[in-house]
Amino acid sequence: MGFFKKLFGGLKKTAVAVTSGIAAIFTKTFDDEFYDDLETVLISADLGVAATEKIIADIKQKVKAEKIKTEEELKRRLAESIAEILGDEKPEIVDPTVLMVVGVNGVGKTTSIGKLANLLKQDGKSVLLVAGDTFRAAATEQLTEWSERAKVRIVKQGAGADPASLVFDALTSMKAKHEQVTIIDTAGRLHNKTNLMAELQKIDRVVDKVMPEANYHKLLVIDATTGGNALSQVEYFNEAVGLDGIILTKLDGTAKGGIVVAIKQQFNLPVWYVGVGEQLNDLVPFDAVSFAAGLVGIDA
Ligand SMILES: Nc1nc2c(ncn2[C@@H]2O[C@H](COP(=O)(O)OP(=O)(O)O)[C@@H](O)[C@H]2O)c(=O)[nH]1
Ligand SMILES: [Mg+2]
Repeated sequence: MGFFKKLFGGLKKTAVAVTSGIAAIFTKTFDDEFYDDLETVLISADLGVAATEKIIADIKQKVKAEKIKTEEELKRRLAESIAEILGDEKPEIVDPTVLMVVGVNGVGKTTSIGKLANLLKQDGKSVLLVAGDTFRAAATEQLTEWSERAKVRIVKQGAGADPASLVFDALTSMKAKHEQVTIIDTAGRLHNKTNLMAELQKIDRVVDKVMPEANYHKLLVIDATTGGNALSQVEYFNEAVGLDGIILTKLDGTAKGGIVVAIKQQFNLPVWYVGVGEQLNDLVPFDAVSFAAGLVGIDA
């Protein structure tokens, strides 16, 4: 199955909510009541207040200028406005790349890393995984299983090992073996938040020191089913380590996939990849135009 089909499949619940919402409120009069209702539909899909207001202002202008009449035309214009907010920045994996993957417990970090390793491997990259969540023994086992599925190398140690020195060892061997991409898994929970952030910052310093030449990106994993709380996670991790992008997981399990629009509007952080299921192939590179089309239920 192609990426677009997978993305559309993952967006299904959100798309159904948005399109049935639009169908229910659509009138040809475009009065204040209609715009209020449209606002409710978009907010319900978690696009956030700021982005929703921008989209509504856009649509009002387009309705005036272009004499929009049909529901289909409205959806096309909506998709355009949403795609514009999302931007067209694409993840660029240029060798050598180091990705540090952060996020709270259970959002799908380890799973996404496994899927991403597979995706990059299929693109012909040599990939190395680092089991940096040493807080729980099970985390290392889980990443080891993914490394076997994706057929990539993994660097790991026992539970309780220092993640920063693990990263040091991993990057040293990555350089020696001329591997192209290293992906670092991290803990989502430690004894307290201050500890966790200090640990991530320590890993961060090691990457900068050992591989200043690397294309180093920090990706936050967000669970699409969490709703508005995701925004405070973005704020928190962004302050701690400075984020470059988002991996949005569990899109398949929610009608609130609009959260990525809210994140882009509020933090100007692009989505790099989207998780649409639990299997090895269920991660797709993000595409703003397809996502926006899928969200309002039209063909890209
Ligand atoms: N449906 C669905 N489940 C996912 C997705 N990504 C991760 N999961 C599930 O979320 C759970 C937590 O994932 P895990 O990778 O262990 O999260 P971590 O604690 O952040 O490392 C697991 O049961 C995964 O199978 C996704 O895109 N869709
Ligand atoms: Mg994990």
